[in-house]
Amino acid sequence: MDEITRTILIQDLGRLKKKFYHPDFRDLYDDKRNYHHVIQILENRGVTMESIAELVYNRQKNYTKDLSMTTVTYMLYEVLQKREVQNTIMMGIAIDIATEQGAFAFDEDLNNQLVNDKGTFGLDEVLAESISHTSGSIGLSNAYGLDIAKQGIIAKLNDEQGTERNGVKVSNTFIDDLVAHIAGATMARIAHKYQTITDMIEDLELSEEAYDAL
Ligand SMILES: [Ca+2]
Repeated sequence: MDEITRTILIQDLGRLKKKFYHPDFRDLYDDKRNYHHVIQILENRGVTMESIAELVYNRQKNYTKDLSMTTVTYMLYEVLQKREVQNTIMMGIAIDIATEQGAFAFDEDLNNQLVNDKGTFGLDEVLAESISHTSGSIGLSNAYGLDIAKQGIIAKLNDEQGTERNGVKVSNTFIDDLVAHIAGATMARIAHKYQTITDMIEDLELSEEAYDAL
C-alpha cells in the first residue's frame, strides 16, 4: 500500500470512529420530522427506544467485544433514519390501531387472525421484513432469532395481546414483528460497522494504541 492510500484510509478510519461514537446522536437529525414521528408512535404503543436497545445489547454483546448501550442506541437511531423503515413502522402500527378500533370487523376471518396474532397469518412478518432487508441477510436472521426467543419488550407485547387497555382489546399483531426487525437491523449494522473498523485496522496493520490515538 502506498503512502497516499494509507493516509487516506487512516483519515477515513478517524472519521468513521468519530461518527461511530458521536455522543450527541440524538441531535443530529432534528430536522427529520418522520424520524421523530415514528419514535413517538412506537412510544405511544409502549415501545421505548431503550427497550429496543436493551434487546439488541443483550444479544449482540456476546458477539461484539466492548459493545456499549451508547453504540447500540446510536445504531438504532441510524436504522430509524431510513424512509422505508419509517413507512413500514407507520403502516404496521396503523393496522394494529385499526384492528383495535374494529375497522376489519366486516370480515370475520381476517379480523379473527388480526385480533389473535395467528402464526399462520404471516403478513405481519412479511411487512416487517422490509426493515431488516435494509441491513442485509444478517438482519433478517437476527430478527427471526429474536422473534423465536421472545424476550424483553417482545415478550411484553405478546403478553399484552388480547388484554384490555382503556376499554379496547389490545392488538400487537404487527408491532411485535416491527420491533424484532428493527432490533435485527440494528444488530446487523453493529456487526457490519465493527467489521469495517476491524478490517481497516488489519489492512493498515495499525496497533491498538495507534487506533486509540486516531
Ligand atoms: Ca405478530
